[in-house]
Amino acid sequence: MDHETLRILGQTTGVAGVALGVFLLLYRDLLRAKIFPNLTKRQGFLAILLFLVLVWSVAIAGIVAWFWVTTHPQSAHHGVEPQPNDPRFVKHWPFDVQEAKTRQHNAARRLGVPVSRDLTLDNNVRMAFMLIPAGQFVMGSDLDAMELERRFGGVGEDFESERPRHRVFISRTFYIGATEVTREQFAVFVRATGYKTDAEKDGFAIIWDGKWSKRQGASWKASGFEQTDAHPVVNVSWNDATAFCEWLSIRVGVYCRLPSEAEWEYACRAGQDASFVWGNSPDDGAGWCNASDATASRANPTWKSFSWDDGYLYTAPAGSFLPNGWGLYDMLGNVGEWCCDIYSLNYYANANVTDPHGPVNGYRRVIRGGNWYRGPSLCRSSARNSRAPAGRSYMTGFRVAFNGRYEAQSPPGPHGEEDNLLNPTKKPQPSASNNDLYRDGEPNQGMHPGHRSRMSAMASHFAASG
Ligand SMILES: [Ca+2]
Ligand SMILES: [Ca+2]
Repeated sequence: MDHETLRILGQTTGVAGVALGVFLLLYRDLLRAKIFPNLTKRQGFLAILLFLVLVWSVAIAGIVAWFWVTTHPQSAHHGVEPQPNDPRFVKHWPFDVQEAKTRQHNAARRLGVPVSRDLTLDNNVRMAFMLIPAGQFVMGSDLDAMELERRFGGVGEDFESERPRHRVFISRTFYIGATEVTREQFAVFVRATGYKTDAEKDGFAIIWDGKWSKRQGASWKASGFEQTDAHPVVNVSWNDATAFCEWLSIRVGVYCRLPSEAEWEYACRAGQDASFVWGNSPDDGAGWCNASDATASRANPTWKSFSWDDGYLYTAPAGSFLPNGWGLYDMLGNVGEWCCDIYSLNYYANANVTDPHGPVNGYRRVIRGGNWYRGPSLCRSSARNSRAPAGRSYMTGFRVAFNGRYEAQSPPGPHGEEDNLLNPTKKPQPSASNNDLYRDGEPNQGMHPGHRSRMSAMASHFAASG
């Protein structure tokens, strides 16, 4: 029955039932004499009373139905076949921290892998990763651009790319860095390879000193402010971050890469539907992240800042603040994080439901999570940013992700939606076909050509060295 029919039926039954009931009540003696002339007065009265109860029960049901229909307006989508990317398809979303941990541990048990694991970069330096279970979530902002501007500042049109909200299925369990890549970890890569970053090759990086400007001599080693080895590396481009991942892949024998933008948001949210990891109020974020805060406001009164004080004007040592439900630190704030995807303003309207991986064509690459310079407008779970692949600034770093691959000797997980995760201490088996290796880090066909060719080269390397 549709809304309108139910409303008319409820209204008619309710009004008519009440009227009939009142009539029965008022003329009960007359009716009893006319309808039940052979019954005693008491029996006739009970019969009328029974009838009255019946009529008013129907009337009350009608009124309840009428009220329900009036207070539950018909969905705008009513009668329209829901599309695959409709957020209404996402069941069991959002979920709380306990559920996040349960899912994480269940996935680890099913796959026979640890929830957290370290990759060894060299004798003294390791990198910690957390397991992120395959699953569905709602990607993007529930608030429109103007509402985001009203609540969190910034310029509304900058937020239009966060819509429409849509359903995303991350089909493969993956590991992602528990923290941003640190200077110490990046230094191992540079020592091992002699790699020169884009900033070093060109002789400058980009800083903000009232306006965006080139700072000659700035690089990951000379960030422009004081950093220890424990701080996240900055002034690295997408090219540099990708080169690091390629080196690490060969170093540890498992395909390491930047996370896709969808993986990043799924990992950041850890089941939370809110604007921030800690909830919807910017003021509740104390202790959760290093962003533009009271410390920053004191130094730069014009900055748009959170109300709390995190104690850091620039970067904080990686992992200094509270982790999200999946044990990930600094997803919001500290440094912005490169994702592997090409950026497109309109991508969400046409994104794949399963493992979206950015548009095939484009130039700028996605950066996520806001950074130490940013306030509530950009340190949000759905906020998107982008920069040219050679772009580098003292606000941007990255974190690493890796999947596994299908092992020839062991079948996929029992749920058919997750890979067995490769033990990173084990080299790929020579028996694995090149194709298997190729698909190792390839979530879908929407990957841009540059990344695909790099992966193909990586697959060849593993095949040759296996
Ligand atoms: Ca700060
Ligand atoms: Ca971050």
